[in-house]
Amino acid sequence: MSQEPIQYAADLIRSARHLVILTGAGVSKESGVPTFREAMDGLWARYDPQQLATPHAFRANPQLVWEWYEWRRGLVSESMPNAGHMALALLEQLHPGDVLTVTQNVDDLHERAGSQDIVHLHGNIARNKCLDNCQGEPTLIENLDPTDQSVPPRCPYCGGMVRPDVVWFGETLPVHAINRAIEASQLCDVMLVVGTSGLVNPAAQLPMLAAQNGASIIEVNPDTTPITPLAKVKLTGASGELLPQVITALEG
Ligand code: BV8
Ligand code: ZN
Repeated sequence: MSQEPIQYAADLIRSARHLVILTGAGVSKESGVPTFREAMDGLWARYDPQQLATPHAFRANPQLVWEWYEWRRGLVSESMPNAGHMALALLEQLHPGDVLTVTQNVDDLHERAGSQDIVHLHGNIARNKCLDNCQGEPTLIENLDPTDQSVPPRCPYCGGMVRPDVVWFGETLPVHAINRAIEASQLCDVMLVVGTSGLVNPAAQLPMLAAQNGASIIEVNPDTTPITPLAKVKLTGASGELLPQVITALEG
């Protein structure tokens, strides 16, 4: 990619007082975690993620949905943060202004790369909770009973089903997470949007919100998305390749 857009992106980031980084599944793709649109290969090819990641699917077929998440948790635990995650963590350290990473991803790769200030809009695939939140919202379950053979496992408090602590389609996002993301999007002067198709709401509204408040949008994505028209700079390609180049231009 020509250095010009990279340099332009670096200059915008350098001048930002409030930087928001918004990430989607694309930032984890080079770590071997399939993006949501392609999270179904092999065994799962016959299911549509938007049909499986729903309360209805879980109640209709709890074992299938639980095993899908166990499969995905396995992928995440075997994966490592890639150069894109590392660059974003370095950006947070280097940048004199405040930097908030808002992610739609349910993996912990930003944390493992060293990013500190992270908002998870859609929860965390490694965490479990009681389906009925019997002890309050959310009833997190840290340790499953190793002798419990049921699939899905049973809640130790009420005996009901355990589910992943993620936000399913049709469910509302954690209030503190979406509120913090909205506030930061309204306040930021630069939003770096990495690896999202911009199709899932309300997360997809955040770049619009930022642009409406005068922020410069930088998009990193090999494809064109509904966010692309909003971008002052479009870095077309893989985040694992492009983000380290932005860091190099920043330090230059
Ligand atoms: C809500 C957790 C309201 C689970 C996720 C009809 C019926 C029901 C709901 C709706 C409906 N119509 C609209 C809705 C709302 C719905 C929605 O937006 N649906 C869309 C799809 C039409 N949203 C919701 O339901 C949300 N809740 O609205 O509640 C409400 C109000 C009142 C009362 C009740 C409810 C909840 C949405 C959260 C869903 N949960 N995840 C799990 O993971 O299992 S979303 C899930 O999909 C992911 O977390 C992720 O956020 C999303 C996929 O999006 P992306 O991250 O962008 O990933 P994607 O694969 O799409 O794109 C990857 C991109 O990366 C691509 O652009 C690609 O080009 C790029 N890329 C590829 N390689 C690279 C790369 N980029 C950089 N580098 C690379 N190497
Ligand atoms: Zn319970």
